[in-house]
Amino acid sequence: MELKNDRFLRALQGQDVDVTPVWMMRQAGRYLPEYRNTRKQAGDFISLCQNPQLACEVALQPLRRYAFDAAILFSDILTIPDAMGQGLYFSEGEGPKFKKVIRSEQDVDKLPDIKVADDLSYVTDAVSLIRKELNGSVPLIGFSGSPWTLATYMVEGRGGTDHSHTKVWAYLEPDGFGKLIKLLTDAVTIHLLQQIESGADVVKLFDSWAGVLAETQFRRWVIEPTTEIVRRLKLAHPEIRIIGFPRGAGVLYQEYAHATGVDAIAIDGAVPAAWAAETLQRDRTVQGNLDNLALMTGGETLTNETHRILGALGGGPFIFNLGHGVLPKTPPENVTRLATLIREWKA
Ligand code: 1CP
Repeated sequence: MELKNDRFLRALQGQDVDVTPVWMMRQAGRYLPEYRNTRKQAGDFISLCQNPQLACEVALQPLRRYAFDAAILFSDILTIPDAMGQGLYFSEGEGPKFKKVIRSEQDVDKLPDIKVADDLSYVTDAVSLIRKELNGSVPLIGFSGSPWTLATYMVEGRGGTDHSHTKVWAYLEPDGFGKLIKLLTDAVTIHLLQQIESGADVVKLFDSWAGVLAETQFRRWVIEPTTEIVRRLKLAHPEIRIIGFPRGAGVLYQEYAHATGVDAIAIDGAVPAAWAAETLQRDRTVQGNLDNLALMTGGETLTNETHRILGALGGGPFIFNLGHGVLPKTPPENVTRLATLIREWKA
């Protein structure tokens, strides 16, 4: 389909754009009153994810308010572990939890055979619906968690830990832990292929906990599985554009970008913009990396930080985003202000 606004895709392909494209992680979320209303209508967050009509509605909400250049599927990375029978639930104020944990090779062997097509059909249904409703206005981003990050949730059984169970298991029994990573690599690949086949124009791999690994472990559990996923996606769909986000990878961002072959590298808020311009942006598109607290703070902080990032990265292939998701207490008018700052900026 011919897109009315293809800035985001052009930037991903390293082509010239009239102004820097922008979208934001968690652009659909609790900072928007209309999101909170729709979530209430669904009952809770998981029911919202599992209802394609309502998931589509919340994915479109930020685009009605802001001149964003891309939509993102409304779902969660934890749908895959949930489909593997781990029993995902959210306890108020504490984030995601699982009824079951995986801590040994025997636990991996007992995992039910996940049938991604059936078990996650609510996700692909949401992709088709959003794509239809967008009606060619802006491209749609599909996504998945990366195997390492999904494994941390499955092993720890919850968010907000130091990941020590996962890291120690990976050190002591790399073959057993590797079985879990292999299982997840297959599930993530299939899930992303189905999102692409349902209408996602671009896919993003969220490796939110990549930054907790020593370099040897980063190569084995982040770079290797990601390289395999990218290879399989490109084999089936040579034209698909892939964004990789190994959050917190530091100087290893460079090795990740080269080794995995992602088209764009998303950087967190701690990466110096000038360093990213000199290294990562030399041979691919960079996406990032405004501190989500600078967006929440607003005022001069927001202006100065936005200009600093645009000044360093705005001349090359670049997509403006945050370093991590929008925080619930962010005033929606700060997002309007950010979009204006980007539109008015000249290299
Ligand atoms: O309504 C609510 O209270 C739920 C808040 C919420 C939302 C809006 C969660 C729970 N997930 C989401 C949606 C979501 N999650 C999207 C939707 C699209 C968009 O960006 O607009 C995406 C892409 C995600 C991805 C996701 N989920 C990640 C990767 C990105 C990141 O934040 O690092 C992770 C780690 C998750 C797990 C998760 N789901 C929800 C929360 C609060 C968390 C983080 C838990 C933790 O800190 O460990």
